[in-house]
Amino acid sequence: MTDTFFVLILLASYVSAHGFVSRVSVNGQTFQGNIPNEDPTVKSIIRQISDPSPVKGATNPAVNCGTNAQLAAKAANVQPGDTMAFFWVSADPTILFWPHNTGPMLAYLAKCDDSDCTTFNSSAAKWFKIQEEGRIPGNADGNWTQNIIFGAKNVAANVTLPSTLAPGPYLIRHEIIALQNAQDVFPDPSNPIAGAEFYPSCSQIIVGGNETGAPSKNELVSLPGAYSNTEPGIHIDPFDNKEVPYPFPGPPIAAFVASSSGTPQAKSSSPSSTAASTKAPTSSATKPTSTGSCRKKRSNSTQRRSRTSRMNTNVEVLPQGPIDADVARGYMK
Ligand SMILES: *[C@@H]1O[C@H](CO)[C@@H](O)[C@H](O)[C@H]1NC(C)=O
Ligand SMILES: *[C@@H]1O[C@H](CO)[C@@H](O)[C@H](O)[C@H]1NC(C)=O
Ligand SMILES: *[C@@H]1O[C@H](CO)[C@@H](O)[C@H](O)[C@H]1NC(C)=O
Ligand SMILES: *[C@@H]1O[C@H](CO)[C@@H](O)[C@H](O)[C@H]1NC(C)=O
Ligand SMILES: [Cu+2]
Repeated sequence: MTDTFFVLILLASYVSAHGFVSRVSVNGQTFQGNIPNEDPTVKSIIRQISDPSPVKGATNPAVNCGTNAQLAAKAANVQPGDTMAFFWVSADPTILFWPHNTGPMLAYLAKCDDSDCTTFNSSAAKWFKIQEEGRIPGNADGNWTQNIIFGAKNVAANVTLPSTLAPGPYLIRHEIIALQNAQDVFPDPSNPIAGAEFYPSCSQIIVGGNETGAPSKNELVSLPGAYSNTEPGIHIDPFDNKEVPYPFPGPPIAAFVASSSGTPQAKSSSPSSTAASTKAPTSSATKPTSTGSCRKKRSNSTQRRSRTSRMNTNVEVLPQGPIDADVARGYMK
């Protein structure tokens, strides 16, 4: 009884927790973000959102860069081939870690129309995909790469910029799609938690070098626009499709990215164009626990599963090494 009560309290706090990108690191620099809906305390490269709750609905305008995303004051100087680390945290001050572990992580770029993205309105941006991560290849439990950042402090989601990326100002959009309730049809007024949860986050970068890699026009998409509520990677039972390659939503990774040398960008074997059935048969013997999901209860009766880059001289740079919890959360004033 007491245990049950505790679990309910814990899950209730997860419901309101959700999360956001608290900071981004690249080349030994850390760029602090701002807490959603609080007065900005640092000039950041990360576009501040007003609400850490998930964006619901594939055609919601907030799929673009998050709810009420604001222009950010700075841009990070990076180079082609750099790896950027995105630190997702819970919005609940008592829970530092990212609270979800089910669903893909994706990364997109869009060229800004100004010199440093600080005035670029992304609502009409044309995005191309540079990375997508689904389940950890070969993982016995079918765990997702997202599970690596779940429940762990200071473990980042990493995005490697294409090694042939042409220079210029870009928005980089890192996105987690939490699928723990994605088997239920969205929208459902009787079940507000039904459907995929979108967590997009946009940061401003200026890519240096003199490479020439760029997407072709037909690889550019709008967001929202590239996703639908009914496609197989969005309306999916993520616990019942372990053997099936995950059908990533959105466009395929831009061809010039795949031909870039260096580490593979896609860590899952599934081509984006392959649509797997959401009804794929499976053994239901090993259901993962619902650790870390935001759901509190299911509305239906089924009991299932429940290199070195130049720096802007005036960019906030935090010390490296183990990072204090408050700094990680973005509470350092
Ligand atoms: C971008 O343009 C849209 C549509 O006009 C507007 O709603 C939004 O507030 C603008 N965003 C920013 C950050 O100015
Ligand atoms: C899968 O994730 C769960 C929850 O984080 C963890 O306990 C388990 O060890 C993972 N399994 C594998 C094979 O990595
Ligand atoms: C990101 O890179 C760091 C450093 O190499 C690594 O510890 C971490 O596990 C990576 N994150 C993921 C999700 O693989
Ligand atoms: C290309 O850019 C790199 C890095 O900025 C620089 O070291 C190199 O000299 C440049 N090459 C040419 C041909 O401009
Ligand atoms: Cu959540």
